[in-house]
Amino acid sequence: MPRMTAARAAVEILRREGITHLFGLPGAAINPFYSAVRDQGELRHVLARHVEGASHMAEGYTRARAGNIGVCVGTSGPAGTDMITGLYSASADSTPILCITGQAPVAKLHKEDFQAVDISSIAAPVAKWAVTVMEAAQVPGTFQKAFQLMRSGRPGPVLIDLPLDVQLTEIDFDPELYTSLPVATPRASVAQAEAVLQMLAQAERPLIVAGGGIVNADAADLLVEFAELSNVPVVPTLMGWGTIPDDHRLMAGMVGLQTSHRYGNQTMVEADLVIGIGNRWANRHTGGLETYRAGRKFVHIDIEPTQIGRVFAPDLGIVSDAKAALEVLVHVARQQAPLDDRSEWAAACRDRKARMRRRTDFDNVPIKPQRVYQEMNNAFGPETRYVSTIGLSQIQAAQMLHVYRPRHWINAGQAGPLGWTGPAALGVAVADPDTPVVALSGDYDFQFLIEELAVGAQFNIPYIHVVVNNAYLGLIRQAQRNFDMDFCVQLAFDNINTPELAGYGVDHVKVAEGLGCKAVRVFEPDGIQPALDEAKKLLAEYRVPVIVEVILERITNVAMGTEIDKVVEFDELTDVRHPVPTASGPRE
Ligand SMILES: Cc1ncc(C[n+]2csc(CCOP(=O)(O)OP(=O)(O)O)c2C)c(N)n1
Ligand SMILES: [Mg+2]
Repeated sequence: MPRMTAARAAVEILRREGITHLFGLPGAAINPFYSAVRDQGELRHVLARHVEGASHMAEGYTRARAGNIGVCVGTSGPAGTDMITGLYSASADSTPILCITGQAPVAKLHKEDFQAVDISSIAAPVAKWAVTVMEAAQVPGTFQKAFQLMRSGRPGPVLIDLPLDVQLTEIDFDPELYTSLPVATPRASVAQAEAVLQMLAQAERPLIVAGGGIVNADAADLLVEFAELSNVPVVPTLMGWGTIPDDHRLMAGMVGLQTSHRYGNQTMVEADLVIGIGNRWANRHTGGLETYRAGRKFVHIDIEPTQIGRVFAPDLGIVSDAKAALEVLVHVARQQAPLDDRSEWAAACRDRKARMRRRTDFDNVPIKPQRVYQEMNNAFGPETRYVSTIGLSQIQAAQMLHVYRPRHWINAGQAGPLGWTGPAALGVAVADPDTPVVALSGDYDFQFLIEELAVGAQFNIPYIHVVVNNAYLGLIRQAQRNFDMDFCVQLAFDNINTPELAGYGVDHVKVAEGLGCKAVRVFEPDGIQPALDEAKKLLAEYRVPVIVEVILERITNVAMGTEIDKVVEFDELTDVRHPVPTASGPRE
């Protein structure tokens, strides 16, 4: 039996589980693992500038492709605590990432040793499993089980904490004999699918709510097939956006308090049956449950049994992987074909989509943010992968951008940690270097973890980062209107080095250039398209992140509300058919 350090065994297992990249940074307590990575020689390492950045890179890497698992690595103590935010956002968004930390030697764990912190206890609430491995011989089994857990049921992150002496201990391990453990997938039965179709037959105005579980199950094609077979309109959630193309005749818009369409909310209000697949009835999707549920029946299909009934009791709950459920739904729908004619309802949803729009073609100076999303729709094709986190920027982008494919809107949906966008975009670009990646940040989101731009410059990880600068914590400023205040949310100051910024504070262009990236700044709406074109050229020439900073008007209130039928609009609407230059019409 080959003998090797437990750290080397861990590296061998990573390779056999399909891992090709690590995102991390070394420290004394994880050096044995790094030594094994160097000796083994096949894993590519991306050196983050902040360990939280490494954790979000791992998330982006996972989310770019079905089957990917991002791995982030750090030393003991503060490295692990820095990655807690990544574990939280990964678990909140059902994203498997593996977080590996170094630890003080086993015998020192109770002695307040240097940088010894009980990271597995700290991580436990935000991981599917968090474990400090106390016996070197358990290292292979721990990694084997970690991969099984990350892939089983509702996917999520795992933390493995490796004491220094455990990493260094030699064990008997033969990588050639290693096998992955089987992953159990719950599957809807034919009887369950027949029950759904029976409810469908009794409904007049049904909808499918398509959640991120469909993305995780890689089942977008099946979703579209089922929607087309049954002629039922689809409302993607923010996590499921892209599972049906925006211009598909059955894409009925998004529903919610913020990241939603006027037509999507109106369609939900009129529906009498909602079939949720791989979704979690997020509160910013549902708003008040009384409004959301009034007068309609619900089916909830989810892979995690305890998700059924968590937010409200559905009329029918089915525990199933989204792909397995859609397979059997398609099968039963084909057997029962032709299904009832739903063309009138589907046409009514399409009509709302054509009419109930928000205006984007403003030409104000300073620029209104709506215009930015119009220009982005014109500049970036359906192959673009968008990455964003939180803020007015993200909310309005979700209202106005167009997404046509699964995994092309990659967003920290539940946790929304500021700073996620940049490192996540780097992870996405590492996972899929051949597809254009466009990140979108507000100025504050951009300033968090801004140092990770240097990672993109050092390792030539090109992506375009659109920064919409209102010199405000815009979303919080808008929320503070309820308190009649504008307090501690202003990012504006006179930058003594850059007077042309006229009080907008941080010179993002200089910072980005200082970190080895390229950057352009725009003050006028007609400058946006040329700037995006210039960014594409710079990206092709230099293969580094390229920042496009758009100086916005400082105060824009963005459509949102507390109930899906009470979203407050602040800017002009266009209740006419063809006025919006980038309206995504139904695809015939
Ligand atoms: C770590 C963290 N702290 C605080 C918040 C709350 N928060 C949400 S959006 C936001 C302001 C974002 O400002 P910016 O990125 O400039 O976007 P804008 O809303 O101005 O478009 C804040 C502070 C958060 N999401 N994450
Ligand atoms: Mg801002």
